[in-house]
Amino acid sequence: MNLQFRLRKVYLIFVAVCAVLGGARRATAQDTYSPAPENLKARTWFQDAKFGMFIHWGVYSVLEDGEWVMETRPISGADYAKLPNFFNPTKFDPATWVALAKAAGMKYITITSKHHDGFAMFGSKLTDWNVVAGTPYGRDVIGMLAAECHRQGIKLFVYYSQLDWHLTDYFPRGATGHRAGRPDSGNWDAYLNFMDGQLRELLTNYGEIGGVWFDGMWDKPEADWHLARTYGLIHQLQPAALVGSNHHKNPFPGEDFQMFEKDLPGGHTTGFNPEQGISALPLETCETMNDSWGFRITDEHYKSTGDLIRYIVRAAGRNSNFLLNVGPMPNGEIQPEFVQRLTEIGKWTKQYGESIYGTRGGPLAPGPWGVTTQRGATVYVHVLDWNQPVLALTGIPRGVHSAKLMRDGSNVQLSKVDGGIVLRLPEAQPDEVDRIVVLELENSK
Ligand code: FHN
Repeated sequence: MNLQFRLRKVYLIFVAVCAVLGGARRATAQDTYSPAPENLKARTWFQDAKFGMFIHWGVYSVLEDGEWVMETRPISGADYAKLPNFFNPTKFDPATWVALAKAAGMKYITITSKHHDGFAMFGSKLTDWNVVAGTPYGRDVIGMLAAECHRQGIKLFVYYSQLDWHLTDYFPRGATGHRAGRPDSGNWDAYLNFMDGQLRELLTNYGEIGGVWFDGMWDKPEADWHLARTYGLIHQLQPAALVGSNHHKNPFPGEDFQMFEKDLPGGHTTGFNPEQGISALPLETCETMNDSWGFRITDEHYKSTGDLIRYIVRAAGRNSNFLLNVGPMPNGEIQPEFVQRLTEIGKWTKQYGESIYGTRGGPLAPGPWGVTTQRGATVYVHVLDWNQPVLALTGIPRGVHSAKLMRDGSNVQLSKVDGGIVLRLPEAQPDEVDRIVVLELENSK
């Protein structure tokens, strides 16, 4: 055996031992996390809720070029530090935002409390790099929105970026943030303490928080993020708060829901991680209305209302929530193109929301024709892509005793065949985004 071969063998054994030990450590931590009863209840609520509003808003909005502008342009930390001086959203009215979300049929809001630029959109006592101390606006955006959410009875989740392009202590650096002009030294533990401190503020000062939506761990996937400590802190402060992380991996111990970005569960078009599987946790997929998360003035690549509704439906059919993004403008208003789409979605959810809210995906696997959702003995067949007059469905668990078209309650002709049913579909209406056939199943014996 030559030396190179022997070294390689030693290395592979080392990797294998690490993997076993790592796996064992994970398994132990997984075993020790048992979600509190209120957390389990919140998970059920979350799965029933189905539809939420994602909000990307920060000082980057001023430059009207998305939330990554510091990195993409690039802008040094010293120059970026001038940006908060221009953040004065005099038209920000949290009541209007919340009312818009509710009118669209959204049941919760997830807002960026801190994005990768590290700027806190809340009055953090741990740094002046925050909206209260650092902007002429001087008001606590998260606090204002939280108060309004509580008033209007909608849950508020906070997005928190673990990745930070501002703090020196975010060191060693990860894949991004190298052009901010920070010294090549820093104290990682101090950074993690700071992060936990800000999370403590968020979960202490703003009443009930639905959950924490982490992002950015992918920047340093190999680092020790002290997840058990951070997740434990959140659950200790608010046991019902749901923890999720957009690390593009399979869920880690202590997480309460699993998220997907710009892909339905099981889809891998974005290439974030082809190996990411679908866990048994509640699921959520997030998407933009054009191509941008943070406000980008030149982005006119809007999805149609119909496509957005079909996204909600396809997500629900895969047992997943849908979190639809808006990037408010620097003046605090949500742009008219988004308002229009949300209002139109609201008309649909008002009429057909019953086929989504409180349902679970299935019982049939999604097919080329569409998806199914179910609640008790009721199955909603969402015909999204089917030009044929008949649709054969196999695998319905019990006999079907009626089939009706949801839009007008008329009977849909149903034939029972060996192993399934055949529906004779009424023609789609020109503006119909989802032909829904409601099946009532026979009672289970
Ligand atoms: O880098 C972010 C991006 O700005 C945005 O916040 C999205 C939302 O899912 N997540 C990250 C990329 O994975």
